[in-house]
Amino acid sequence: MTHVEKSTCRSCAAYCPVDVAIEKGKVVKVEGNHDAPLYNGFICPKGRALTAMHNNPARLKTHLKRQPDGSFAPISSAQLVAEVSEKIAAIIADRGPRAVAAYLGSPGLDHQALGPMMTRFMSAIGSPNLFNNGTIDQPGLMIAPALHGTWAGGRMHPDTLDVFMLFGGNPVISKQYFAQHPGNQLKKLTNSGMKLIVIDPRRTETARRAAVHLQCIPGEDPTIIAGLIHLIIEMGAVDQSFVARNAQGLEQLAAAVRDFTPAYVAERAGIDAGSLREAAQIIATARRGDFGSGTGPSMATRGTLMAYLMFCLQTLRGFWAEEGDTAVMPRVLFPLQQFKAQPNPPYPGWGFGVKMRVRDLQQTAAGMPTGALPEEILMPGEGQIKALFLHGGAMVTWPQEALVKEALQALDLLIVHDVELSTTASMAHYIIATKVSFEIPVMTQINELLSLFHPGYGWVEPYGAYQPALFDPPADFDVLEAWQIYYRVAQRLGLQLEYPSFIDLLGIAAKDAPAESDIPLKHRMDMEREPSTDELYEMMCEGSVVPLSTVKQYPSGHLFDEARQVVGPRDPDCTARLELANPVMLEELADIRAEAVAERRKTDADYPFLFISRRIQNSTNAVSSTDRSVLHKPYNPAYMNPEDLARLGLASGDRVEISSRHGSIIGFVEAENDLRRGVLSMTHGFGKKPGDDYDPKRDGANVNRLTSWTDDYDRYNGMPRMSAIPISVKPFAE
Ligand SMILES: Nc1nc2c(c(=O)[nH]1)N[C@H]1C(S)=C(S)[C@@H](COP(=O)(O)OP(=O)(O)OC[C@H]3O[C@@H](n4cnc5c(=O)[nH]c(N)nc54)[C@H](O)[C@@H]3O)O[C@H]1N2
Ligand SMILES: Nc1nc2c(c(=O)[nH]1)N[C@H]1C(S)=C(S)[C@@H](COP(=O)(O)OP(=O)(O)OC[C@H]3O[C@@H](n4cnc5c(=O)[nH]c(N)nc54)[C@H](O)[C@@H]3O)O[C@H]1N2
Ligand code: SF4
Ligand SMILES: [Mo]
Repeated sequence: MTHVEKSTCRSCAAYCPVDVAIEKGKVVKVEGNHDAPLYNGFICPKGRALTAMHNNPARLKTHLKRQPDGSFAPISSAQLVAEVSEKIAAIIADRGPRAVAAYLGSPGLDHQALGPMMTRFMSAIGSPNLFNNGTIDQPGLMIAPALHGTWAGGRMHPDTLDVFMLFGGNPVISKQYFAQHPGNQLKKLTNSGMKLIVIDPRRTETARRAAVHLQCIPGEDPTIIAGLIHLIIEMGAVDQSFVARNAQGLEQLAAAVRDFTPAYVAERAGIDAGSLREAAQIIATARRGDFGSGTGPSMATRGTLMAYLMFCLQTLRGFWAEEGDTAVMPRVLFPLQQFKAQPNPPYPGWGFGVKMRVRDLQQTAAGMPTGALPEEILMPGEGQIKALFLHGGAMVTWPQEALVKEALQALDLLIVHDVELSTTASMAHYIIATKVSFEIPVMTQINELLSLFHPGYGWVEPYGAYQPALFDPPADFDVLEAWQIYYRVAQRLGLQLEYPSFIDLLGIAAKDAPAESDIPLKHRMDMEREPSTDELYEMMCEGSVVPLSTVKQYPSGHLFDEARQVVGPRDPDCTARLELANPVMLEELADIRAEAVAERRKTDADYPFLFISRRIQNSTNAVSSTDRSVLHKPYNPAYMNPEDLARLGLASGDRVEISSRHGSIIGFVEAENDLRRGVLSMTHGFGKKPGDDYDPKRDGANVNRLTSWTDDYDRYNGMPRMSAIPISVKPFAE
């Protein structure tokens, strides 16, 4: 007999609701849940592939311990916890707590209790070295709000927009922005009059819906935004009353963009000046608008400046929610946030917290710089990192694979969580076998959390969902949930952990919560009796607008009207202002205007092409890198414009050697008409271990052999050049 249970796909942050058909305790089919609001039953191929992923024959059944000869042998949970505890204690005793580091990547989407527990564990041992993927992703979107200030009323509701402008993102594939069935949402919005402006070297699935598509040379986003600001000022389209009340620095900003004339910008960014003017015209005449950016421009260096200028342009047009507007992304599983039509002042983007020993990198508003981590492991001396808890696909997702390998090998203790023996897991001293999605309860809080840092995540409407774990792992498995190692090691070391409540972790409730609320601010975890994941979720949702117990009553998810908020009036005594002229940002902009473009871009006769990042529907980052067969397309083609291919005497399916100044990979090319000439576009997250033979058409290739941590890195957050990388492309002689 088959029965159907409700759950949620966690293979990307879209969190699509699914119907899971189960037969004899096994997943037999996964489909979209048509009863769920907002999604229209949508799922992508990775959602359907959950069936195969749950029945993955390569799945780790037990934890593994590296043996002296390099092979792996099973180890029980109890023994694992005992050995890891002993080693961590010894490292702390010998080298101090900073020697212990942790990295949290996308597996946090599956394991929601992981982030809070890891954070508590790291503070209990006294180590600041907690890194995450934010600093190799879009850190600028977290730092720019600090430099510009934020709008306490939030963004304008998508249904009310005249224009949405997107720099280097592709929601139809990535589901970053318009995450619930993005194709459908964009179609509806553009059909009902919203004009879409897309800036991307590729005519993406999203760009096809655009009123204006600026098919730019990669890495020129700050130039283009400066050009748009120039035009908006020149056209007299600055919302003067909004700016007068809410911002400062217009004159300096105007001076800084004066020389970014349409002719200059068009020439430099390889776009048509008329199209740039057309985009400016749409923005100038729109009454309501919103802007977003994705990974492309962030990775093409200067991501902070790009995001900063984007916020400035948004402020110049007054494109922030007005008093009386329906607030977007109201809290559901977090404590109440009051929306007000007023600015929150800027706050430090860097210059606080922890300084790294390498390259003057430091903690920023985007967290600790992952760009410093490999060197911090390799550099001897006080403060050297000796142990690392790793949740992610570092060997293929971190830049400069060779240095990552060297660093991981240099550790005294590398603990990698995984569901299979991936390229990254195979580097570890201990591999912790973890539960897979449907063995873990799921709730929507994590995306609400992400929306606090990135406007492209979460739900515009007050959506909430929770579903319980559907299965226990098979009886012969000995696996853990990702948070458990932190609790159990703390327990063995006699450490007291704090409660994983977000009220404390983010300090979000304290100022916004109604005065009468008596939310207790400090809690001690019970270190005798291990909580269940569900109990942890209760703790994490403490003080939420909608109690988790209420959300649990709706297995298909629900829009909670009681959570809806309206943007309130400005406080009479509000004097905060949004900053249009952050000196560091304007200085960087001046550098751009002064620099020799070719020198900066670094293309020349030897490296004539630009390599750019992109996502494909069939894979999320490093997920399932050893057994991608479940996803039908186990490789990452090297997409190029057919004219470029012809010029190089290549045809689709040919093997090529792709080289940057840092390394080479073998790829195979596929013609893509939609790509700008002179660029090659390829997805990360693929590839085998260095030294292993690979067939690009079977295994894919690791594009992070082309990157380097020290290539044009952001001077504060350390993010290196990961898109717009100069490369050569040559036929590969077998
Ligand atoms: N060149 C280049 N590099 C990039 C990017 C790029 O565009 N270009 N993108 C960057 C971005 S935006 C990000 S967010 C990072 C993401 O990179 P990471 O932060 O490393 O995260 P993932 O690759 O998503 O991590 C998934 C992997 O973690 C392991 N894993 C650990 N625990 C679990 C678990 O409990 N369950 C499962 N299923 N797997 C687990 C599995 O091996 C899985 O493949 O990559 C970055 N790297
Ligand atoms: N299917 C799928 N979905 C995912 C992921 C995945 O791996 N697969 N990863 C998830 C993660 S971790 C993230 S962070 C999000 C990312 O979400 P997005 O940022 O929307 O991801 P991409 O689809 O890579 O879009 C980046 C776009 O930038 C363009 N681009 C590259 N260089 C430049 C440049 O210099 N300037 C401009 N303007 N554009 C440029 C590329 O052509 C590409 O279309 O997606 C998430 N969703
Ligand atoms: S878009 Fe695909 S991978 Fe992402 S949550 Fe939905 S079904 Fe899963
Ligand atoms: Mo990401």
